[in-house]
Amino acid sequence: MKSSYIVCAGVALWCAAIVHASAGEAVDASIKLFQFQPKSIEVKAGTMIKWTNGDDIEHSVTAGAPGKESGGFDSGFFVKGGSFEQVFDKPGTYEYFCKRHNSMKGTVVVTE
Ligand SMILES: [Cu+2]
Repeated sequence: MKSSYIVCAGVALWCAAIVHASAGEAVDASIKLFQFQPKSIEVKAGTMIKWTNGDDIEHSVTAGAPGKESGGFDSGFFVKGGSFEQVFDKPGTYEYFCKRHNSMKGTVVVTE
């Protein structure tokens, strides 16, 4: 079963979309307007996440933080309509960013 919902906390209008998926499932994510959407994704171990670029400019999905690549995964730059898939097998928190736009950051949380 796959479901997504929006969690909003407090009056600060802080919202984070969280996607839940079972092991072996795939989750779609996107890149739009220079943002990873959803910005934070929580999945079970064994889930594949597929990012599709909806911008007219190249982006990357690269593990780590600007200037501190972790080496876990790196899509390279891909164009509009292109996509990148990554399977997350190990529980943990994975930060990622775009190598061309350092303000673009996202997080994948993998649970058992
Ligand atoms: Cu980018």
